[in-house]
Amino acid sequence: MLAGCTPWPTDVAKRYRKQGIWRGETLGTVLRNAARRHGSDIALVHGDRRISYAELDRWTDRLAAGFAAHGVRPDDRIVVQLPNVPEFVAIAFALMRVGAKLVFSLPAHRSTEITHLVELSGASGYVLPETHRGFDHRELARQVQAGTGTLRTLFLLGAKTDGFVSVSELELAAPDPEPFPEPDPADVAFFLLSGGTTALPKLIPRTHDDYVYQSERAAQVCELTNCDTYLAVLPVEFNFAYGCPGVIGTLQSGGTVVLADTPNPVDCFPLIERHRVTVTSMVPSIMQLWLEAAEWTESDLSSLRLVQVGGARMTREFTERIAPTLGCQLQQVFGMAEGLLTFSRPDDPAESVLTTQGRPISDADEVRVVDENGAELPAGGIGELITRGPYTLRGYYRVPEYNARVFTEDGFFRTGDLARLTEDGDLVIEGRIKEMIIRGGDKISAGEVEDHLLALESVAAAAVIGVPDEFLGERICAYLVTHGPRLSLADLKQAVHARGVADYKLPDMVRYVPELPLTPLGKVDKKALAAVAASEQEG
Ligand code: OOB
Repeated sequence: MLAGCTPWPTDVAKRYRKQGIWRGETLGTVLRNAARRHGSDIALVHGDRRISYAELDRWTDRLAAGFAAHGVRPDDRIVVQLPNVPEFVAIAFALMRVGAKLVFSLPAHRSTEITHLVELSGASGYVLPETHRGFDHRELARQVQAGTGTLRTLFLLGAKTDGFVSVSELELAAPDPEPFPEPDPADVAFFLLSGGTTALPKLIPRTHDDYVYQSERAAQVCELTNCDTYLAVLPVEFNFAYGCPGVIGTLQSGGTVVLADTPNPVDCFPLIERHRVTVTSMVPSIMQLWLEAAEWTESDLSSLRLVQVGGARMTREFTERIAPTLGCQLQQVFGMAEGLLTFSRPDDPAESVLTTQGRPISDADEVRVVDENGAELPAGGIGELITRGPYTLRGYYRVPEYNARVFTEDGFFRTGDLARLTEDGDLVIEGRIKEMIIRGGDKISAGEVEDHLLALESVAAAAVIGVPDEFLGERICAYLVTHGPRLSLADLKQAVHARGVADYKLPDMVRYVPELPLTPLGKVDKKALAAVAASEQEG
């Protein structure tokens, strides 16, 4: 395994192999095999483009040869920041075939985040679009390249431009390439980003073995077949849309992936009708938009059979509306880029589908709810969820001290989520221990936003909390102590934006206070702040 990553203990790995959980197959082979079985069937749809399995497979080979011709080597880290376009899928498979390790970044990421990802991973390449939603990524790439030491090549999805290798040039490098030697299935295929409980995202190594298994199991639980069409509503670099079962699980099943440009129902509903979409997945804030739009839409949504909703908490009043409004089944999903997935099952009792996040997708997942001392709680007890299993990481990349804190000695990952298990073994997420805000499904680390605020000249102290919001789930509220003038909310947002931060992390509200409340241990008392915010909302 790539240096800096933590492998599973040898005996555990051996057991997973013996049990056939890890099959020793790479993601590149998954596509190869799917192309053998479903060659002329449609793998990907975007706008008017329809790409068959055989085309996708050949395209991937050409791109892989192009990347290699431009110096990409096995083990190189390559940051990939692309919107939901077929190139994303082909480029990701191509880099995996070369044996390079992708670092998935989000389209919304700006200089601070990309610089961090490049520095943390030591990336030698960065794949980017020309512009996306009005933002010029070329400028961002030049800036990051100048400010970091390792970025050799910038790969541009777009026209030939000085300083960039255009992706279309790559395809010409070797029109009929030889296949590459297979990467080791036990090695890292790509890095996902942590939801951000600490200042900036951590890198989560996902191996071929673990991800092939995860997406296949997820597809099995969703009963995906080659008759299914999956609509990728969320950004595909998000684990949920990539492999839960998402893009990878659909391709494993021989189905069709339709890529949506935005999660907006105005864009998505016509796609559902046109392509007879059967399955999709999204976060609750998007589902809320869909539920409202479904009341008046003229699109025919009757092909939908299953919607997966997860990523943030939902009330029962909310989950109740989903199936009747959309005319399909609801599946609740608890998931994390780190691994563990729990799904409600199609034949679960209605009540548990409405009120729980279901059960782990694999019998080999070990899930425990523990108290502050690490003692396991009986069913019904609320404590921290800890887990280990065949697709849950054993360590983040290159952060040994942090790993020592978030993993137990026997390899359980401390999720930072508060949960309980029902008598039937269903998981219910009750809250969070970690300081993370979930705003419309985007995960924001309170600490990261605080750091940006503290960097502003007039800010002496800053505390950021999530406050409940009917529409987004949570909004970002900043409590600030200042010396000198107080910035208006608009100016504050502008000042943080100017630091090169993704816009979804900007504060939605600001409150100026003479001092921050402290706990007896001298830490900022966020519970007290949350209480202040709650009383304000009531008033
Ligand atoms: C998904 O992944 P991440 O890595 O962006 O965020 C993980 C965190 C969890 O630790 C938990 O705090 C929260 O998101 N979460 C939920 C939840 N599902 C995730 N909180 C309450 N209820 C749920 N159902 O968010 C993700 C990855 C794969 C599939 C689905 C979601």
